[in-house]
Amino acid sequence: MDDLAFQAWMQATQQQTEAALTQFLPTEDVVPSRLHEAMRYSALDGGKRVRPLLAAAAAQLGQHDADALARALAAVEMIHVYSLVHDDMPEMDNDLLRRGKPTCHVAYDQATALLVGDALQTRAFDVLSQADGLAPARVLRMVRALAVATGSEGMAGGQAIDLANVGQMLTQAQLEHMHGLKTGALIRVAVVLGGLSCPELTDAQLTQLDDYGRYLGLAFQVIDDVLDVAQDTATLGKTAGKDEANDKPTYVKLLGLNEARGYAEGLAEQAIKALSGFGPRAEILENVARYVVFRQH
Ligand code: GRG
Repeated sequence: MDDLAFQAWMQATQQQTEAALTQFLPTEDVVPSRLHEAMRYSALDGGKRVRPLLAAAAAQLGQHDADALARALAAVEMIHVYSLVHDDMPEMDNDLLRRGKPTCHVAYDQATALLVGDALQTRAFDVLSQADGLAPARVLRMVRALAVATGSEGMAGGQAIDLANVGQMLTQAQLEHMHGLKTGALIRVAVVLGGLSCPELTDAQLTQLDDYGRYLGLAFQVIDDVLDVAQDTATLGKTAGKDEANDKPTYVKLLGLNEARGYAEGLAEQAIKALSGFGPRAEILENVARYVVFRQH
């Protein structure tokens, strides 16, 4: 697949994600309409949609169920948006800008932002649980995988460790543990959900996908740290330089800018190697891995 074909695939998948979110989120004409409006404001028309891209790319490895995949794209992005909305609140990262527009609590209010996160989270499981084209046991596995990745032993736990570590210098192992949960767990489960949407993929194959997701989740975070230093606010669509301002431990602090970039590229190569058993069918996942480390925002 050449670069042009991959760009076209990405664009089509981003549009598919937008369509799934548009369909599966409650509309403003349903009461409580302000809450539903704020959920749509936060989730629609923005972001790179990296987690849905990963799920869709993994689904190309088999004969995926189209409805289950559409639900997985929407569910994983709803969880991600919930985390962004809560993370931006004054009690956490206290930010005013997200995806190039005012954060949810600024555009609405703090109580609404709390509820937007809560409601997006539960909506994600509601949407995923209705993937009726797959065997119920497979759907249950998807729901549980997403729940574990999101909770206190996944993303929320990673956020708790992050908040506890402000101002401290962490070792690389500690940094990796924290990010493996905070950012990595959702990226990892996005890949696995794509695999689970293919009924014929075996547990051994799902483990290979999980390995890919583990390496790539880390690579994603290393580049997030790099971009926070190397990129401007307008390009990022969120405030640049936040890690330094908040005295956060980062890969750039630990390794330096160029070393951190090199480390991320190495991790992406390891992710790609984990897919060797799939042969040429893994081409799109390979392209997504390169996109993650060479992205500009
Ligand atoms: C509040 C429970 C809770 C968790 C928050 C993921 C997270 C944990 C917070 C987000 C804060 C943040 C900036 C984390 C660093 C990496 C990251 C997840 C960045 C945002 O993801 P992108 O770059 O954003 O995929 P878009 O907008 O493109 O979707």
